[in-house]
Amino acid sequence: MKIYDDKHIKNVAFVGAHKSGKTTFAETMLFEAGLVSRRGSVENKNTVSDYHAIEHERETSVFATPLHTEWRNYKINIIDTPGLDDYIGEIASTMHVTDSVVMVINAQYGVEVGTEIIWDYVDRFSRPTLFVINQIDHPSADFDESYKSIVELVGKNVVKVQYPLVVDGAQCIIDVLKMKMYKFGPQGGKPEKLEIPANQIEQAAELQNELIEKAAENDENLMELYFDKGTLNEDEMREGIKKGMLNHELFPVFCISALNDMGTGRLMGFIDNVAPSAADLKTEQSVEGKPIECKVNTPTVLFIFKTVFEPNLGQISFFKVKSGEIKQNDKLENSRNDEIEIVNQLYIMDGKNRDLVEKLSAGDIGATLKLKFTETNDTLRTKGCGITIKPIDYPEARITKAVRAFDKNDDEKLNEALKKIHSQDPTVVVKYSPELKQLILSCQGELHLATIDWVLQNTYGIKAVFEQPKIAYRETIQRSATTSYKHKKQSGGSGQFGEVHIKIEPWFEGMPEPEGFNVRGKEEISLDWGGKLIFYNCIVGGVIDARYLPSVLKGILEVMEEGPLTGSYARDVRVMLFDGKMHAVDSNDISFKIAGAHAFKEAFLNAKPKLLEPINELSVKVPEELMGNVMTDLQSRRSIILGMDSEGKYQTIRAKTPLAEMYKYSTTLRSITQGRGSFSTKFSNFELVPTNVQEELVKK
Ligand SMILES: Nc1nc2c(ncn2[C@@H]2O[C@H](COP(=O)(O)OP(=O)(O)OP(=O)(O)O)[C@@H](O)[C@H]2O)c(=O)[nH]1
Ligand SMILES: [Mg+2]
Repeated sequence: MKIYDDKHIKNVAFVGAHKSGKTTFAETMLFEAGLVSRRGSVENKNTVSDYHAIEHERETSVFATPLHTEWRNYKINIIDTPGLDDYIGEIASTMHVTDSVVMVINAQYGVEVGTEIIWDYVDRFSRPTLFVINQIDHPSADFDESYKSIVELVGKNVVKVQYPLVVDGAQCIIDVLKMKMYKFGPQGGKPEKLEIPANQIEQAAELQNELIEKAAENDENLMELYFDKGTLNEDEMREGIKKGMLNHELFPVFCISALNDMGTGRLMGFIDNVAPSAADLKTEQSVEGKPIECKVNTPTVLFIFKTVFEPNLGQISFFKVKSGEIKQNDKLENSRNDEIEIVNQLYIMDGKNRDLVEKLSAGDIGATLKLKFTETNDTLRTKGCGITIKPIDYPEARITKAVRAFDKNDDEKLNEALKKIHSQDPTVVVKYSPELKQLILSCQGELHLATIDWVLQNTYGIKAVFEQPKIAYRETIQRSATTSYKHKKQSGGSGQFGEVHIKIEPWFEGMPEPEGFNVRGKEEISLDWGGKLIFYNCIVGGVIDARYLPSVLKGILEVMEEGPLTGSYARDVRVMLFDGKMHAVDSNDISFKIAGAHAFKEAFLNAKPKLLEPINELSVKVPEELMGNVMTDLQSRRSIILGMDSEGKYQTIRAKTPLAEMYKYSTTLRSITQGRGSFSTKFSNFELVPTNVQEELVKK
C-alpha cells in the first residue's frame, strides 16, 4: 500500500436520502479504481460497504462504513452513511472526520424528506459539499427538476458542472468545466471523450460562464483575473470552486448513474483535484484551545470516531490522524484516562476487508484492533502534547423505552450486550433507573429500536422486551401544615421516646426566611432527585437535645424518598422543627427518627400534596402545510405551544409536553407528516399534574 501525504488524501462522506444510491456509488468507485474485480449490488447482498447481516436482511445501510479507493495518485477515503434518519448518529460521527460531503440525490425524486433532514445536519457543520444527482439512467429520472430542488434546498450558490443527455440512444454527460461530452457504452466504465455537439454548445457555454462567475466570486485575485480576461482557465476555475466549497458558499452539481457506472471516474477526478483535503480546512482548535495542525512533523494526535465489535476480531477502533503520523507499535497516551496504548497494527478498512499498513499520515483514516483503554470520542496522542480533540456531539435521544430480558436469567447478559451496543453506537443510551427500577434505553426512533432488538437477538442471542417506561413523578405540597408526633414505646427494660412539633411549607427559590420562629440553625439539602429540602432548627430552651436533630432530619428524608402520596420522590419543602420533648432515659436516635418521619408524613398529607410530572421541551420541524395536523396532535397531548419559527418552507414548533404524553410520538409524527417531520426533545422541568390525572395515579 502506497503511503499518501496530507495533500493527496481526500476524505469524503456519502450522505443522502434513503436509497438514493450511496452504497451502489461507493461500490462503483471501488470497482472503477480496480479495488474490487466485480461490482456487488445491494440486492445481491455483496457490496463492500453493506456487509453486516442486518444490512443484508434489510437491504439498506445501517452503519457508516469507511472504505477507500486510490485514483490517480490520490487516496479517497469514503464513509458511506445510512440514509434513514434513525441512524443520524452515524452521520454525527462521520461529520467529525470528513473533509467534504457528497450529497447524493435520486434523480427520480430530487430533494426528499431524508435529504432535507440530513442537509440540516450537514449545513450545521459547514463542510464543503458537492451534490451528485444519481440514477440519471432511470426512466423517471428528471435532472432539471432535481437540480431545481437542490437550489431550493440550499438557497445559496448552487452551480451545474454537468448535465445529462441522451445522444443516439447513448447516455452522455456534458461537463462544462472541461467543456467536453462523455459518451458511455451500455456497460458504462470509461467513456468516449467528445466535443460538445453543436446543438448543445450555447447552453454549455452559458453554464460555463455561470460557473466561472461563481468560481471567481470567492477570491479577489480570481475576480481581478476574470475582469481582465473575461474568463478563467480550467485551473483557475478549480481554484475558485475549491475556495467556494471551503467557505461553504459554492455547491457544484454533478450527475451519474452509479448502477451503470457512468460518471464515476470523472467525479473521482474532481475529488482528487478540487475537493478540499484535511490540510485545506480551517485549522481545528483542541479542547485546550491549541491549534491542531494537519501536518506530518507535529505531535501525533488520533481521534477515535467509531468503535465496532466483530465476532472474529474483537474491538476495532477507527481513527482519523488529526496531526503527525502513526506507525505500527507506536505508544500513545489516551487524553481521557492518561493510559498508554500500544497501537500494534494499523489497517485500512474496506467494509470487512482490511489491509495492513506500516504508517498513516495526518489527514488519513485508519483502524487498529484491541485497544485496551480507548473508546469512541477518545484522543490518542504523543505523550505530553496536551491536545484533546473536541468530542462528537451526538443528537439527543428521541424515544425512550424500558427494556428487560424475556428470560430473567438473561438479565446480566442483556446488560453486557447493551453496553457493547452503546460503545458501537453512542446514540443508544442505557441507564438503570433506581427510582423506576427499570433499565431505560433511549435511541433515535422505532426503526433504530428495531435494529437494537435485531442485534440483541441475532448477535447476542437475547430476547428482549421493550415497554413504555414508568413515569418519574414527584410529590410536593401546596400550603403549610403544622403537626406534632409523639413516639413512645415501653417494653420491659429501656423504652423509646421522642416527640417533635413541626411546621412544613412549600419551598421555592428566593423565599424569605420563616417568621415567628427562633431560627438557630438551617440546613439546605439539594436532593439527588432534584429540588430541595430546607430544615430549620427552631428549638428553644433545649427541649430536644441537638444530637437528636440529625435523626429527625433522617426520618424526614426517608419519607421524602418514598413520598406519602404515591411513593414518588418528594421535593421542595421546608420544615421548621420548633418544639418537642425528650426523656432522660428512653430518648435515642431511633425514637427521634421515627417521630420525625411520622410527623412529616402527616403534615405532608395535610399540606395539600400534589403530584408533579416531568415535562419535555419539544421542537418539531415540519413543512408549513402540515403544521395544522401537528398542532392538533400536540394539543391532544396536553402540550403548551411556546412559539413557532419559520425557516423557508418549514415551521419549527416549540412546545412543552408532559413526558407521559410523548409515548410513540416518533411513530405518530412520521404518520401524520408522511415522514416529512422531524423532532428533538429533552427534559425541561416538573410541573403539577392536572387533578384528574392525579386522582388516577393516587388510586393506582
Ligand atoms: N436505476 C438506478 N438504480 C440505482 C442507481 N443507484 C442505485 N440504484 C438502486 O437504488 C437502490 C438503493 O441503492 P443503495 O445503493 O442501497 O442506496 P443507499 O443510498 O445506499 O441506501 P441507504 O443506505 O438505505 O440509504 C438499489 O436498488 C440500487 O440498485 C442508479 O444509478 N440507477
Ligand atoms: Mg447505503
